[in-house]
Amino acid sequence: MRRAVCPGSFDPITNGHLDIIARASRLYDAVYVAVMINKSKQGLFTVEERISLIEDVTQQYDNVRVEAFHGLLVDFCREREIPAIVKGLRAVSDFDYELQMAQMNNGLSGVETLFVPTNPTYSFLSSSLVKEVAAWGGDVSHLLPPPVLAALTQRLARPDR
Ligand code: COD
Repeated sequence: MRRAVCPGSFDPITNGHLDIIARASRLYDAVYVAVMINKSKQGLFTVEERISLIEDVTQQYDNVRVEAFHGLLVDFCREREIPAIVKGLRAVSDFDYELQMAQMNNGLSGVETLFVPTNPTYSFLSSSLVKEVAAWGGDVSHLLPPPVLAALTQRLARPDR
């Protein structure tokens, strides 16, 4: 069985992430979406909330499963016998750091990283920009799957956030 992982923070998942996951699901038999637990960085959504949103918006892909992870991505891959990491590349600015991570991960365990060019519609899109624009009342409805937009709108309306 050909397995791959799409790792990230997904705080929250955007149409850019979803496009990469959908394309990976057509190339591999099983795609793991790995949501990084970062204890030193408070997200807008908890890891459980992110997982629930990703499960919701990927339910049409039978071969996609969502899991949390902490520690090294190569350990996540080793434990599940995943030989490939699939990453989206938005721009040249992504490339330097992505190349470093790909080479480090390959050196650590032999796992390969495959880069998928972003859909040009989403080349400027990141979770942090979406949160910033939405927090100031900007329209991000074309950048997020509807359940994610609803969750973000609700979260930003909360006075204690
Ligand atoms: N279009 C296409 N792809 C996109 C878009 C977009 N608009 N936005 C994001 N993506 C893709 C990119 O491939 C990106 O890498 C991925 O989605 C995740 O994006 P984010 O922003 O949700 O997540 P990041 O960048 O914070 O995730 C970083 C990782 C969790 C992948 C990384 O830090 C990691 O592997 N950490 C684990 C610890 C580890 O192993 N460290 C050593 C690394 S060598």
